Amino acid sequence: SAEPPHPIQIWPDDFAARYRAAGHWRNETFGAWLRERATAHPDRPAVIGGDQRWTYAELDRRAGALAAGFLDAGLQPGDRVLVHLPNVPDFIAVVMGLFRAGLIPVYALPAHRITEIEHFAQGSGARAYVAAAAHAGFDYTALARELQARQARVEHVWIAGPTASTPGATTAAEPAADPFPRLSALYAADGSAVPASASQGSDVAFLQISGGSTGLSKLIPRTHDDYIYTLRESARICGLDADTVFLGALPIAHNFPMSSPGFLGTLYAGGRVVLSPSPDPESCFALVERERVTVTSLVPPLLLQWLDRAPASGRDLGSLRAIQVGGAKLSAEIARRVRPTLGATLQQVFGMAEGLVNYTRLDDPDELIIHTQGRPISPDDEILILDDEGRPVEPGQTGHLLTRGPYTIRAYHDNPSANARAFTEDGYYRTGDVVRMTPEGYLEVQGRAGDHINRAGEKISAEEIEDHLLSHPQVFDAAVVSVPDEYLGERSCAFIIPKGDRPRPADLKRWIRARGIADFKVPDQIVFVDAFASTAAMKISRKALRAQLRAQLLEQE
Ligand code: J2J
Repeated sequence: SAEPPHPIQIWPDDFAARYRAAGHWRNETFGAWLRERATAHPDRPAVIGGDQRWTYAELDRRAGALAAGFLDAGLQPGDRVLVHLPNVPDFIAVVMGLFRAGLIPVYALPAHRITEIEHFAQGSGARAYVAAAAHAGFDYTALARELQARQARVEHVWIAGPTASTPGATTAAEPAADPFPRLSALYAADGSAVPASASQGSDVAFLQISGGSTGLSKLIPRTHDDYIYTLRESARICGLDADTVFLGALPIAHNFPMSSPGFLGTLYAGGRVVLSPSPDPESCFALVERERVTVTSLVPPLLLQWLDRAPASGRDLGSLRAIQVGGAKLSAEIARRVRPTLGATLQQVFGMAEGLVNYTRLDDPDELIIHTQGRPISPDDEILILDDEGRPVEPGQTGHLLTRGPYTIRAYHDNPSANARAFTEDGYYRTGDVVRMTPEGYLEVQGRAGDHINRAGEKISAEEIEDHLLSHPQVFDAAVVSVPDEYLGERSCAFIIPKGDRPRPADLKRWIRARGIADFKVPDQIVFVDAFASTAAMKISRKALRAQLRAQLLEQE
């Protein structure tokens, strides 16, 4: 075909040369380092989940087999493959297999549904889709059929067997109700002839999904060089080594549990990864006790649950050394409870799939650990804090965070209009976050400029949900805003001006869900109004309107 084999990632030559000279980019690749680890310590445990326990040699063998299987099926290096899997060992084998073959994973969250998956398929030009048969009561094979009906380009579908969390489940072929080939069949392929890596460090390794501050999620191209740099440094900053046991509690398709340092950083450091099929504290505590977990990553609402339920759980959580919390702002009151309750050091993590990641360091004074969201990974992370006019604020003042550096993207995949908004001419990424910097150089997140809702760490675009609401026949206009929520951090509230008869909120929610979007995007609250504040509403920006409605709601509460 006339298309380039894969999306092209461009850092200007002088920057790339600088990052290489500094030793950040070392031309390492995922396929090659996995092979190195598997050769150096083949029998060490690598991945544990359900009834599976894989050593490094086993993970490497499976990655090779999948690489061979994907290529034998006709996929070609550079092709994009949608990965839609929960926290099961197959997830890790699949992405490692894709890396090895030079195929490009596109990560979707288990909560995503057909509308989002189709959007990712379309945007990435994906030729294949890999999903679980079912997870948390949802049938992904039905989604796969729908996807192929809508996007003929998605020629290949592979279905991962019954999730290994089902007691007594095996990976042997089950009688299949759907026509799709099983992933388990690919594991039988002989991958020994597949090179350890088909890629170079500068190649795009995968497409990650953005939180989508405006409009729909965008695709984030990350290279082997830039991502492996964050793994290496994150592992060092978080003190990971061969004794590390990382628990994947959040969905590991998220950038945080994937890479900060996450399951990839843990494998990079030679540690072991334990996967929990569900983030609920009881499942996680049982795994912490059984596998002697040393570190995990949580979002604030999940941390709250851990803090509330740990004391009476009857589980031995004494192996935990660090609890990382990120994705949304953690309050100081909750931060303070971590060490006394869980006996582990809190590490705040403020990161983004586009790049920049900040950590509090494990040996920082409590003051910084409790009150700040950390400082950047790299000495070459450039930070700007600007006022509304784009001028640098005085030291210690609050402003808009912009950044560029050795692992922050310069552009989204194939999206000129988003790129024009999100990046400055000299290559800084506008994070949309409002921050201040402490005298120690640590960042405190104060809020955000964009109009997304950060619901327990899941980002929801107000615009995206408004568009879904607006297509309902009884909705004349809609504005979606974030409202502070004691437990979720923020929840979503949809203000609706009805057209004719007022729809019932439950019907509206059901209807939104039926549009085929992730459940976390369904508005938590619906408020009907006759009109938006003033006649001027039509003239003011959506952003101002949302601010006005949010203020109105908070006043009433
Ligand atoms: C306040 N807001 C935060 C924090 C992220 C590590 C950790 C998190 C993410 C992530 C990630 C926050 N306090 N501690 O990718 O590698 C909000 C900010 C940010 C947005 C990015 C990682 N940590 N946030 O959450 O791409 O608004 O990445 O810009 O999902 O989450 O969201 P996302």
